[in-house]
Amino acid sequence: MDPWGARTPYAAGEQWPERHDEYTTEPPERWVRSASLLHSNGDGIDIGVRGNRIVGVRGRAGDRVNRGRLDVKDRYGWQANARPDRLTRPLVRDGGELRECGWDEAMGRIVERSRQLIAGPGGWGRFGFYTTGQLFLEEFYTLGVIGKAGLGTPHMDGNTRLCTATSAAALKASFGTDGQPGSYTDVDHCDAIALWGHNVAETQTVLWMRMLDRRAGANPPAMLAVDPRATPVALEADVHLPIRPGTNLALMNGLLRLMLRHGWVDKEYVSRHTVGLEKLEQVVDAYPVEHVARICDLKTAEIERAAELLGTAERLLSTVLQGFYQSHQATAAAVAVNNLHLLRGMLGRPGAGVLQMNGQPTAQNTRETGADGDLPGFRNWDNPSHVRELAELWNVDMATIPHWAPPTHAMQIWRYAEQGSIELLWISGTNPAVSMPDLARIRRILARPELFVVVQDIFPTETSEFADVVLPAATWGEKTGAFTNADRTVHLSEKAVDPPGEARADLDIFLDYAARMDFRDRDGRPLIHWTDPESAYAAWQRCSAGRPCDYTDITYDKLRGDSGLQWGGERLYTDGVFNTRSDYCETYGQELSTGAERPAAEHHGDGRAFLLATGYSPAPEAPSDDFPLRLVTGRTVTQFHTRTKTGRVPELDREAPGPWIELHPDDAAAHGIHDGDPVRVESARGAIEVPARVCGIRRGVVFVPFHYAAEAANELTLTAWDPVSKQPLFKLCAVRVRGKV
Ligand SMILES: Nc1nc2c(c(=O)[nH]1)N[C@H]1C(S)=C(S)[C@@H](COP(=O)(O)OP(=O)(O)OC[C@H]3O[C@@H](n4cnc5c(=O)[nH]c(N)nc54)[C@H](O)[C@@H]3O)O[C@H]1N2
Ligand SMILES: Nc1nc2c(c(=O)[nH]1)N[C@H]1C(S)=C(S)[C@@H](COP(=O)(O)OP(=O)(O)OC[C@H]3O[C@@H](n4cnc5c(=O)[nH]c(N)nc54)[C@H](O)[C@@H]3O)O[C@H]1N2
Ligand SMILES: [Mo]
Repeated sequence: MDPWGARTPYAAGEQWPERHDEYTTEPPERWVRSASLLHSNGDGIDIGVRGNRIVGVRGRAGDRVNRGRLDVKDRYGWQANARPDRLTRPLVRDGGELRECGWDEAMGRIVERSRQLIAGPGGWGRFGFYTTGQLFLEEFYTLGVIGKAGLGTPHMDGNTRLCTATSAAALKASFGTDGQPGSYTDVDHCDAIALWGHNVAETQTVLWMRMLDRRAGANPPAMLAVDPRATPVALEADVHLPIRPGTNLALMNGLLRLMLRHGWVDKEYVSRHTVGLEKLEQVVDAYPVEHVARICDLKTAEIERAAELLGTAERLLSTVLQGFYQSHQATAAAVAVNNLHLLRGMLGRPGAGVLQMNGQPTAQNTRETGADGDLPGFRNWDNPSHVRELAELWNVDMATIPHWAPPTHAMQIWRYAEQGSIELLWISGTNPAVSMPDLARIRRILARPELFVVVQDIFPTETSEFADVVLPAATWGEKTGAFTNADRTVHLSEKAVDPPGEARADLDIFLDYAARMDFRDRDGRPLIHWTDPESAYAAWQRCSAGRPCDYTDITYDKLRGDSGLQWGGERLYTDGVFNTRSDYCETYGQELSTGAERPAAEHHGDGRAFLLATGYSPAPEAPSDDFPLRLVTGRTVTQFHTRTKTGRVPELDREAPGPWIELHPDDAAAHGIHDGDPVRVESARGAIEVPARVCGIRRGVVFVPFHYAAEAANELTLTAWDPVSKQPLFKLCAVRVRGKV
């Protein structure tokens, strides 16, 4: 299977040519507007419909994101919607067994338990919500209001904590608020692309097509890849740094030092638009290239070549993803990429941009609307006037809205559930029994009899097996809503067909809960006064007004045009004025090495960006005699996450039906392992058995894809997270391997 298709080369400054991708199993009677769902690229897609069935998809040629192209998972993945094992009725647990029931009974149980908890000691503190980056904007906003103004609990987060919490944290730290500075059109203009821990070829295939098309045209951009594996991106790049896992920050500090030493600095930009240069210079001065080469196990010449590529580019585009976000010192390393762009004045003009990428299709909305615990509209929990704005908008007491401490992050929510202070855990659109680190622990928590577990999903999953109530959801193609991609492009996805059986849109489930709980505002009116996607969207538009992610002008009507629309315009910060003003910013900042929150009094933001730096420290779980290898985990092009969709579609499943382990030939030989042999992989927490793939990975490093529930990579991973973003370290644990005797 060729996931990238035919090249349509183009030169710098030209518009990316259209390509008309389409896949149908029967001729559609009509096409319904939507966008891609199995990654964060936000490709404009039409759903082909016949009767009440989805029969195919096509890329929308007029869309700014994909210009007609389809990702391979989108091409086939829709077929999962119609699989016969969809959840079609609610389930409740009786006498240890799950049995089917009606909505009244299922919701009744949740409401009864909720009321008991509210009346008892602990109140709102007993509730935890663990949601996703895959529902729609309207659903997240509604859930956020239920949590913050209905129940008043700070214990709400998304699996976005596992995914792009570091993107948000790095953007807030450098620029004042979340929100992507760059644009995909920067690919059309740049003369260099740096991919920091981002296997874009396999994870945002359409964005990669755009990069490859520039590389195939006149004046192609140079390319740098930083990844311990020989990924398709690394093979294409002009410079590949096969970095030792967990040492990104040391590399970044070394590269920043080289920018300063060589004078690859836009002095005017730095002095007008940034603060913190002196401290940055002090920190990075301790990273001469020989020192960095030792820490990262790279050659000095390679690092110098990378620095030259970065330092001499006139239009530099960077993308950052999980090789940074899920590794050691995640936020500090991602912030260092922002520093690089600030030093070089590489922001806010065509071709000069940073994409602190997202992963899930709607992760941006989880963060914007507050379903990740943050206050909606990128408001600052520590700024009383931001909290007051929300109290007025929702017409509730300021004291109801949790703002006495930062919101509870997902890893802490799970810890509270483990310790017993959280007694109701409502899981929507995520499958933690496969995707969380250290699965033996997660199963223990989910199995605690005191914990009331609600699972809202479209299929039975490894997680729903532990549920007390299972709620069957409608999904993409069966419900209407908006969502926003990694470069701030908003799309509308409209209902194409009816959901199976009694399955309901997630929005309707949350609205039903709010109605049954009878949440009221200060004047006794219903707190949640919207009733459908469009009225929910209108409520969100009001909430976002005046904030960086202002949706006021992006109406459903306008979203029905040819292309998705970006909030904030094509690029942010075109005038070099950042969102750091103390009365406007989303955070007063955190200390980069410890995560300690800075008090308001110490924040002096005035529209200039912050250059923030800290030193490298070794990662927590270093290889030892017992566990001598470093395990990194990640993705493969045809599978999505825990495979509830891609595993049910033959065209995708057969491409990668089971897990494997990638080993360097020397490591394989040292253990007497040949390609295809079964390998037992053990960490301090668990063990799996998977076949070997001997290939181009760093010596001493092994890779296992995390998609598979059986022999899951997360049996091995550890519970540890970045101190600033609280994102878990999925890409770093010590293991040993054994060939079968
Ligand atoms: N096919 C497919 N596409 C997807 C998804 C999917 O499941 N399948 N999921 C979507 C989601 S939610 C996300 S978050 C994105 C993730 O997209 P990516 O971040 O591109 O994917 P990963 O494979 O998790 O990790 C990227 C790379 O990080 C490298 N890496 C590991 N450790 C280090 C390190 O210490 N330093 C550096 N520099 N690199 C390191 C790995 O070798 C890996 O190649 O993909 C999205 N797109
Ligand atoms: N070891 C390791 N672990 C990782 C990662 C890694 O790189 N390595 N990556 C992490 C990252 S970046 C991510 S994003 C997570 C992903 O991890 P998860 O979010 O747990 O994975 P998914 O399989 O996407 O789970 C989504 C669930 O939502 C259901 N669903 C789909 N559509 C709908 C809908 O419309 N409504 C509802 N209610 N449910 C729906 C699906 O059936 C599925 O069960 O995994 C993380 N875990
Ligand atoms: Mo993700």
